[in-house]
Amino acid sequence: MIGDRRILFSGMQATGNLTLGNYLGALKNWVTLSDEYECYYSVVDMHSITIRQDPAELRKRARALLTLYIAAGIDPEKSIIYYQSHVSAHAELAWILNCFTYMGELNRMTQFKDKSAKHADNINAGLFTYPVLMAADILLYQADVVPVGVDQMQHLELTRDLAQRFNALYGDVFTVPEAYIGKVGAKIMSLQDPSKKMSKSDENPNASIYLMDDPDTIRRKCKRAVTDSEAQIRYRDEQPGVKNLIDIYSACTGKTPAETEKEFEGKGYGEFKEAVGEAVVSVLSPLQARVKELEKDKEYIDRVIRNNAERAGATAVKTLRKVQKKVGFPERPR
Ligand code: ATP
Ligand code: LTN
Repeated sequence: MIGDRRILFSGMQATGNLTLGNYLGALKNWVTLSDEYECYYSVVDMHSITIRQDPAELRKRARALLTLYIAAGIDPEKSIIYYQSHVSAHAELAWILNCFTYMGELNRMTQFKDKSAKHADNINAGLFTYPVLMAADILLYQADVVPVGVDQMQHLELTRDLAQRFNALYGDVFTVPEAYIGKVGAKIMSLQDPSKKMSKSDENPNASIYLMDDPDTIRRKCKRAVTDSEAQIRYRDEQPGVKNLIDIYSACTGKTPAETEKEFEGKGYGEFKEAVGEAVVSVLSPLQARVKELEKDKEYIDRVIRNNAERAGATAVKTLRKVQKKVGFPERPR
């Protein structure tokens, strides 16, 4: 708690180009939540190097992601937007928590299994302890809530277990965080295979709408989206392609799926897909314009990076010092 406001922490990796799924499922909710909570939104660049990265590319993407947070409407004067690598307490707490995490717990993590299958030539220790660094991110700021996708629930459970384990040994040190799963746009599916989620690492570029796609590309991708031969615009599981387009349209226009169904009753897929394309363009075009505007103001972004890393660091170090004392590290002479 800060004053009467609860604390929220979340982060995103700067790997790949962000998709409409990332925006509707995460970023858009972050903006809304920032009115209600004391928010920390991190660009988790330390997590990114668990997979081999091109250094110049990583730096560029990290900055683009931080800029996007601001462009999406998160106010860096209120919320804290920062690079994880600029606050060294993350690494320090992660080390300590590593010593309280069992191999068996990490062995069960499905993301580790998936990622090591995908990158069989680089199954490094960082990939294995990735969830411990994530726990450190969250616990450093005594976060009450953590908005994440369902795929991250297992990591959040581990975070809670670690917090409780530590508290049981040393007294109340950490707040035990809760997951926050958004309702709107919770899972946007691939436009080419609606049984898969829309993902920034999809090999088929037509499967995902990227946040920086130009209007014609967006319209074309929507037009080519896989549907079915039912010829009716209904929100039901039997029509996953159509259902997904209804979700996208509803999330972009603020309408409910039922209202969208009604709006397009008796209309054809062609007309509907065009409307979906326009709805996406009307959300992404202003976002892209704000990104371009912000990119011009290098000093402003630099200032945000510097100030917010300081603000985050000041909070993080308080928790870290408490933890260091609890585990028995020598005091620092003043
Ligand atoms: P990758 O494809 O590389 O696994 P990703 O696109 O799934 O990446 P993450 O970095 O894992 O992206 O997720 C960032 C945030 O975006 C998370 O909160 C996640 O739940 C959300 N998110 C990702 N894809 C979708 C989607 N298709 N629909 C809704 N939310 C999504
Ligand atoms: N693992 C998350 C990103 C992430 C995160 C966090 C999310 C790293 N640290 C702390 C919430 C809280 C992902 O891949 N989406």
